[in-house]
Amino acid sequence: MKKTYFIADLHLSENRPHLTRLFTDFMRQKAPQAEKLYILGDLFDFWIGDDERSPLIELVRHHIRQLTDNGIPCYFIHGNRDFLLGENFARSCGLQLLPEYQRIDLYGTPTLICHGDTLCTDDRAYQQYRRKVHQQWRQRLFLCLPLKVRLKIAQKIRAKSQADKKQKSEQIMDVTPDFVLQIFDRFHVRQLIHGHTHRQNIHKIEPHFTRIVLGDWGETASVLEVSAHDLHFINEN
Ligand code: LP5
Ligand code: MN
Repeated sequence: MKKTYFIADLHLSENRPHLTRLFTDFMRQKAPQAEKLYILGDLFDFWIGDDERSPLIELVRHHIRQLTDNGIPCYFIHGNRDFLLGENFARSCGLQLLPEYQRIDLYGTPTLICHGDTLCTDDRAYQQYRRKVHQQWRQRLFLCLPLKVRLKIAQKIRAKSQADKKQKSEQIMDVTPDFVLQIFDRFHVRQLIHGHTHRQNIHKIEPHFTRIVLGDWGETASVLEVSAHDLHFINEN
């Protein structure tokens, strides 16, 4: 039976080899059974430019390349950690970059997909920061800096973000319900799939909307498997 997989928030890094193992297992065993794979952001813990080289990046590139070479399209929406992942990396492994909101036909159900950070509109400090780092001139300038300097800046932002998050309530860091309703309306869909908040769940929103939240990867993977008849999570370790 045809199926489509959705994953997000793997936060792959050299420091967490267990996650890399979960990812490579998934790419070897599960992903080849799919007709499409959607990666909805934060595949990497952070991304500071397509010119960075590391064994982890090469491994990920290799696994995506294998999939796309076998005729399985692989799509990517940027997360808040890897919004700088660019066309060079994408081209090198056949990954197709999508805009921040993408409407797809999921076995007859119009569905909107996104990373999820843009849905957390009550997190004003984050949204303000996001607008800044998404400015093209800032990104161009950042990408001109030596890799070592970029790494230092990324670590500074991570540290500041971690400190700030301690002061934020769980509610502020979740999606804003009213905004989600506006999004259903704006894109004429009744189904939304996103990651970012890490709270794997399928929310039925009255009267007829569904919001599916992908989980982050940790002890186990979090994979959403969708076919024409079924939709469920797989959490393998
Ligand atoms: O990532 P997560 O889930 O822990 O937290 C997010 C929000 N934080 C972020 C920041 C990322 O973690 C760090 C990404 C590194 C990117 C590297 C490339 C940098 C390129 C720059 C190009 C111009 O996204 C967090 C949310 C949380 O999700 C829940 O939604 O709350 O947001 C914050 O915590 C943001 C803070 O509130 C504001 C941060 C201001 C940072 C200012 C940096 C100052 C240092 C500059 C040094 C030169
Ligand atoms: Mn995220």
